[in-house]
Amino acid sequence: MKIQNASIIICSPGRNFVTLKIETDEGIHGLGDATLNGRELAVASYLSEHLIPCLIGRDPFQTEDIWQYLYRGAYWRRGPVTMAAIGAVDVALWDIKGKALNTPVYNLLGGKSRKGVLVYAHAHGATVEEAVDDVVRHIDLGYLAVRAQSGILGLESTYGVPKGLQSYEPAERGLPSESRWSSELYLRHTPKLFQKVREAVGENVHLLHDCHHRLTPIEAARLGKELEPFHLFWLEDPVPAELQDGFKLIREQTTTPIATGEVFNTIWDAHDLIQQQWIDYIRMSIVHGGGFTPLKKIADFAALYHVRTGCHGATDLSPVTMAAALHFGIAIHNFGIQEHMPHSAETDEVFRHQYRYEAGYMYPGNAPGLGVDIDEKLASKYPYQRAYLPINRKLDGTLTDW
Ligand code: KDG
Ligand code: MG
Repeated sequence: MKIQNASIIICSPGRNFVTLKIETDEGIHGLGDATLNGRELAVASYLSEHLIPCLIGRDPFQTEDIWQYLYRGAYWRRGPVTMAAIGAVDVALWDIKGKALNTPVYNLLGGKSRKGVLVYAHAHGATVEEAVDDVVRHIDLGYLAVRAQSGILGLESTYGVPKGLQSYEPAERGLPSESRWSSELYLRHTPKLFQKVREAVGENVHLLHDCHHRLTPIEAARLGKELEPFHLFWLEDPVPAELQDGFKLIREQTTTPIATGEVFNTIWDAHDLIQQQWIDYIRMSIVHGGGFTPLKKIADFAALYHVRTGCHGATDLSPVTMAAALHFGIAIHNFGIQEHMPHSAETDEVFRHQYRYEAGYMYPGNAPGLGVDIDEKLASKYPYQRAYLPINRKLDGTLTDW
């Protein structure tokens, strides 16, 4: 079998997605997600200008060699644009491999290690009371794990909380909006939020929280300590993670489990975090981490250090990545949890998929390959629209991490 053609489909059914479709001379095609929120066209151009020409004529079964060819062969390695493009190619090739062998991708990754993939939902509210109600609503929907975020008194908006009544979607059309931030207000507020949530839901549900890279290590250590009585499943992205040993200080001060990695692209972003056991969950996504080929190796490396996976699964990762994460999560031994932020109805119509949610778990389905396809005609009705994530400033105007 040979790769005969590869094309890129850019569409915006509610939000932007970049999808790679690789076709073979045997009539089998595979899909890969190449979406990088706010930088979509850079990945599309990396694929069309630099990767696709090198793929034509190759054997799609050679996933390891093709991955090395694209990663090492470029000389210029790593970075989100490069790795999302390589990730899209790798995932599309595994999809083709599964279809050609008439088996779901999870069987190529080791087979099923569990009955389903434990997922966590997103709950939020403008106030603590609204956030508590939303956690309870998700538990009523059967979720066994819920992430809680709430608005903070004194701040107009914050990460994870929608501005109006629509579902939460951080990327906004047009140029980047600006939000204001105060770590002081956040640190005072968040333990009170979890006190109320725990009081309302009891101990039998997993609670999670995303700091979204906004604290310093000593601030994060304080938050981790103050959240200990509420037994979080994890505290996510407490600090910006360029400095891996920033996590050492947090780890030495608190038993609240730590998750990070949604913005990582290779093992070299997480090597020390894992080997030093400074984190409990590694959150790299299949797409931004460069595909199944490296993610499987990273998971196996993490397993040696008691680190489990918790792949990023926000709505800016397309249903192709969601399917990939579910095949991966059901197969690998050191799976921890999977993020589940449901896509809009328009997105689900464009990307028809076999995966489904039931009673706190998701299931990848048994279709050969990934079990996702794209309706290209429908996709063409939703043209790309420039959109950006917000930027964030402290109350005095200093630019800070969003
Ligand atoms: O594109 C950015 C989002 O994917 C990110 O803000 C979502 O932090 C996130 C999460 O945990 O889902
Ligand atoms: Mg996050």
